Amino acid sequence: MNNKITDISKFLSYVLRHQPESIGLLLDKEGWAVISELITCSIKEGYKLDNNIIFNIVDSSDKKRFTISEDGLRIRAAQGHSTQQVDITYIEKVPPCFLYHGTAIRFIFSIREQGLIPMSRKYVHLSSNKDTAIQVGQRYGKPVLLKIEALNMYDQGFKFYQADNGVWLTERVPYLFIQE
Ligand code: HQG
Repeated sequence: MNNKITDISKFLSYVLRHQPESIGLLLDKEGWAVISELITCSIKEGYKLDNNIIFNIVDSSDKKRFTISEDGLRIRAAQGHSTQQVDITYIEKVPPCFLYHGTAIRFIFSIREQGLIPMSRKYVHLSSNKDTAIQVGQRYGKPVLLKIEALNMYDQGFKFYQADNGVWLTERVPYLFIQE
C-alpha cells in the first residue's frame, strides 16, 4: 500500500467505524454508507474519491476491513465500530476450540481483574490466528498473546459472531476463560 492509499483507508475506517457525523455522512443500522454520498461528503475533507479508488482500497486492504454491498452501491466497515449509529446483525456462529487476542503487557493487570471488555468498541475482537493477534497487540506496546477458551465459553452460553472479514466478535471474555 502506498501512503496515499493508507491515508484514505484510515480516513474510511474513521468515518465508517467511528465518526460518520464528522463529514455529515449517514450510516444505516447495518453500517452501510451509500458510496456516492461518501464521495460527496469526503470532498470537504480534501479527499477526491471515486468508485475506482474506493474499490481498489477495499480489494487491497490486508485485513479486508471494508465490504461492498451486492448491488455495488454501498460500503461498510466489516467490524471495529464505536459509533452508536451502527448495530450490525452479525450471524451467530460456533467458535473453534480456541481463539486468540493480542494485547499490550501493560493492560494485563486490568484484564486479570475485569476480563476482556470492548472498551470503546461494541465487541471484543478475537482472531483464529496467533500471528494476527500478536500484530493487533503490538499496536499498543510490547504485546502479549492471550488464548481464549472460546468453545468452552460458547458451551456456557456466550455468543460468538464472525464479521465479513473473518474476525471473531464476542461481548466480553471473563478472565476464567483466558489462558496467558
Ligand atoms: C484492551 C484492529 C484493560 C484490549 C485490529 C485492547 C482488531 C483492556 C484495547 C480491531 C481490557 C482495546 C480491534 C481491560 C480489553 N483492561 N485493557 N479489562 N479489555 N482491553 O483497538 O482488539 O487495524 O479497541 O486488549 O485488527 O486491539 O483497525 O481493540 O488492547 O481487529 O482494522 O483494550 O482493530 O483493526 O483496543 O483491536 P481496540 P483491539 P484495524
